[in-house]
Amino acid sequence: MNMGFRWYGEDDDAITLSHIKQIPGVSGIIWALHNKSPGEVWEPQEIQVEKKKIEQHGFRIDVVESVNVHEDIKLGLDSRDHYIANYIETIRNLAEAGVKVICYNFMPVFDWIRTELKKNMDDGSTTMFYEKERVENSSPAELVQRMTADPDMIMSGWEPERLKQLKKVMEAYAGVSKEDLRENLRYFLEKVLPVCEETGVKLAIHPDDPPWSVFSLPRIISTQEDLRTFMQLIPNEHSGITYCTGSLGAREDNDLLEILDEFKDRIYFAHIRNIKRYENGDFIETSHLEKDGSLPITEIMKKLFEMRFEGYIRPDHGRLLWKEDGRPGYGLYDRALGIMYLNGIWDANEERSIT
Ligand SMILES: [Mn+2]
Repeated sequence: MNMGFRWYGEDDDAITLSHIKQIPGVSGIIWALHNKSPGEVWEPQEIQVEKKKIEQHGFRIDVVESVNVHEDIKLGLDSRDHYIANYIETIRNLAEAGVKVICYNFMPVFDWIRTELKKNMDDGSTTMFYEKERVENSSPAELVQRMTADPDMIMSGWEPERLKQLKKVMEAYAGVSKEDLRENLRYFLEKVLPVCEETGVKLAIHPDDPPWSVFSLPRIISTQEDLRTFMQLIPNEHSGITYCTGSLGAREDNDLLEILDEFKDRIYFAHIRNIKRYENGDFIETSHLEKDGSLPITEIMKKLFEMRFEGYIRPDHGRLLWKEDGRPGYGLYDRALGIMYLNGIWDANEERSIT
């Protein structure tokens, strides 16, 4: 496995590459041009600037998370061809710079959703929390207001430009079914995958977070069955999955080990984190430690080890610890602890397989 650490760039992240360098076992930075709106071309010179910074610290730039898909592509509007052409140009430019895997998602309007970004825990840490009933009783606008209450904290997927359009975009989705959305995904993949084949880049779709419909919007990457349908849309080895345990694991009926077994050949990127599920559908993000949450983290790592997982992996969200004033989910300390936990499980398996 190739361990990576997600970084928001010099202007948007309080964590520096020098800090990340001190975490044992990290070989790559999971990066993106965070100033880009969905649909814009990532120009070669902009990519080079970022690449140079990252490589100067001895990190690889193999994985980009994410190149976001323009809403018009998800909606299947006529204007989509223009944005798909731009997406293709971005793939070419990233491939030219040495990028191997691009993470993306196909969630309408909302990227990931939480009801609290900094919930206070008894131990003094803060973490992200999803209260199902609160989402069900909120309007999209109320939820967005809560997610963006801090003007200095622009959350990935919640860029102000995008949110200004909220009402319009919500209306545009009225009448868009799951089948329509799948068809639009197929259309997109049909156009971009030939370029992936040509350049060697792999696409890794991120599952829905949370893995169920919100505000009646269609969602199509929520379950094992969804993943199977996705795989059959266009069978092509350049189209794969980001195996995100925290996203898929918010549903009790998603068996993370079975999913790993079924799609192991097409998992190009893994996000490993733990969450604690509650009976009423709420969930809270915990430390990576297995007993803190509901997910079988040690079994997942063991399985990745046994299948000789050679893809990219990163700790996913962490809590904010030790009075750290960071981006919710993306502080330094808890993700560093997470990396050491994941590496520890991996190494323990290595020991066993030697003796
Ligand atoms: Mn994830």
